[in-house]
Amino acid sequence: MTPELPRTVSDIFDPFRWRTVTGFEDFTDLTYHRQVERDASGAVVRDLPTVRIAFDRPEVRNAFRPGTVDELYRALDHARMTPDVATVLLTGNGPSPRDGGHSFCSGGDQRIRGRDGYRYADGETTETIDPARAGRLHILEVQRLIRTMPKVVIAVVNGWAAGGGHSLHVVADLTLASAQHGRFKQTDASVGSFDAGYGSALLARQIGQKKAREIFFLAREYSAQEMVDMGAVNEAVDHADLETTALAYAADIAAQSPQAIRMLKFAFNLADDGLAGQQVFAGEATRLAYMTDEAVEGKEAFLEKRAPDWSPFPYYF
Ligand code: S0N
Repeated sequence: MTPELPRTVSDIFDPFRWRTVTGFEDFTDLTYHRQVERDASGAVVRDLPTVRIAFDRPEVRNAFRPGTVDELYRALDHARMTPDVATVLLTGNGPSPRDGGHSFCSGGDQRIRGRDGYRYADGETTETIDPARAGRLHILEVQRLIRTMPKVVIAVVNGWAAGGGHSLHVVADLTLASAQHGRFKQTDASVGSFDAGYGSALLARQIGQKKAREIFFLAREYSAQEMVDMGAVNEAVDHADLETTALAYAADIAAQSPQAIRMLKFAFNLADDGLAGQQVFAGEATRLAYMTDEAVEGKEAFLEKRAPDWSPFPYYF
């Protein structure tokens, strides 16, 4: 019997490389796959250390509504807590069945944005909306999760990255883009929106103040190569090779020390994230310190109700 392969979700998705992650069958706006090795019959031999999380609303250029953001947070958090996952590929499915357009993500779904935020989300009304969800602009929580998760997140920009979708690529650790279909446009100000956090300020740290202000103030379109030239994108790749290249990046990341990767990620973030960045970096440092004989001595002295003996531990190495 031929093992079941996942359905094809994009023009560059190779079902042979992936399995659908179980436990997320209720997803409607996102797909979530784990990279696998299969034998010649197609049976899964083993899991590999990369996951693929993709917006699955290509008919609206992969715009996100509140339910999309809920699913994205759940998938990212699951990837965060899966010990043998090193890298997350964040991308968009497609192209659109309506017009063939390619998209990574076009930001917040403008059809359901209300005066109080995404108030009338997913068909809800004032009478039915859960007050805990009303008006929540919780894509910012997703941005913080990408920033603080101890894994490398690669934005694989297969088409339009616009508005809040542009900001997601900014906050990702690395960005790869389709040379033919990758297009970048910060439309926030065109629709009366503004990502005044990472989307703009971190972009300015990445490419400089003048270019970041140009991108936001003029809302012009940029190609993948123009973004590479600005330093906002790591590489523009032939569209057909985009996912293969992303997996090659992920394989290189998986060849490094996991601890070194997360300490480096948090070190890169530290200065820009202020005390919150220091807290994340310091949390990892404390976790490492707990593994030393010195910290064990402190804990055991407390439990044994005696004074700790610090004499074996030098003040200077
Ligand atoms: C992406 C663009 C440039 C693509 O243009 P193209 O190829 O000409 O396609 P269209 O014909 O325009 O689009 C095809 C169909 O898709 C629909 N559609 C596209 N984008 C959206 C969208 N964002 N929402 C709803 N529908 C969308 C089109 O309407 C069309 O459907 P039909 O044919 O039925 O009309 C172009 O599409 C474009 O400019 N899109 C809008 C981009 C945009 O302005 N996005 C919103 C920007 N703002 C945010 O994202 C803010 C949200 C956010 O991240 C945030 C940040 C900080 C704090 C809070 C938030 C938050 O709101 O959560």
